[in-house]
Amino acid sequence: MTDRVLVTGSYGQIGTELTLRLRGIYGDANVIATDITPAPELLEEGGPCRYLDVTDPRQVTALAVENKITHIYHLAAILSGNGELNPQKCWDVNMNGLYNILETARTWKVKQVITPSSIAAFGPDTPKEHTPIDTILRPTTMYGITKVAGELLNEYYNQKYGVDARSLRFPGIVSHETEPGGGTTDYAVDMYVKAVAGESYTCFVTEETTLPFLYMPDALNALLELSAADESKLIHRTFNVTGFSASAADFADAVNRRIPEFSCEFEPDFRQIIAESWPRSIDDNDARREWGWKPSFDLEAMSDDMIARLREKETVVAANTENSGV
Ligand code: AKB
Repeated sequence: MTDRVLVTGSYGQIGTELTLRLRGIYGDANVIATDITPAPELLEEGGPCRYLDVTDPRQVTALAVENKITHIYHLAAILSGNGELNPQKCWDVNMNGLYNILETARTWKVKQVITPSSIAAFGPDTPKEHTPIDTILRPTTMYGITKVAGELLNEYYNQKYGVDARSLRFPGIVSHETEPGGGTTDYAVDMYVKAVAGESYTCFVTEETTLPFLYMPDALNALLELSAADESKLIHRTFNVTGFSASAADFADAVNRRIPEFSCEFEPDFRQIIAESWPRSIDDNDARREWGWKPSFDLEAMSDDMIARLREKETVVAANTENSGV
């Protein structure tokens, strides 16, 4: 039987790039990209794109059954910042969405479900440095609560029903293709985007705020490598993964060294408290031991690549605008 992949939240920061990578692996026709908004140009042409509201169990099951889905990457979620603005919606999308996916996987014998968890699963009582997987999990955000509950739900479906559910605790993700939306770590991406556009930036956390991060190519490798990992070698079902830890000032300096005219101010808002409740660095040794995880990008390598890619994009947009006579 051909492997057929369903991606939820396909048009988001991770989903867009993951869908493109999956099409390259499984074949364009075998990856069903889904979301609740219109498909971006980048994805629309290359393979099937469908509407899917993950909070509707009938839609989830119908889409999975009609398309003979064998693997699900479940990315549809409300992130931490937006979650605090609308906690009820955050619970609904994150918990009922995951429940519907796992129920479909159980009933229709889907081979594997991969879901991102987050450093938001940790809370203010968690040790802040080199935080291991198994530690105090008492988050104070609705997003974090749904992530802890989601990790446990994955484990429950694995132990009780044999669903091969696997999860990664992602730190902040830096990427250039699709901007993040509604997260606490979005400021890292915003700085590069603004700097390349020749604009200044007001950062919504303090200079000292330090968190773990991962560059998108590493994040995609982590998802694909976890999916391919030999199940018999997995001791955990949820893994920490990290690339580097950096303060908001470290990001601003890294941008400044490459774009000296960039200026950044720091005006913390409600997301400061969220950021302060998360670890400054996490320990990903279990992922390294159990399935060979190894990131490639540190802050410097990421900054070089990020700025080069954003500049390439600007050049393409400028050329297209010129050609269309706008
Ligand atoms: C967020 O900031 O909400 C996310 C995350 C760390 O899970 N980027």
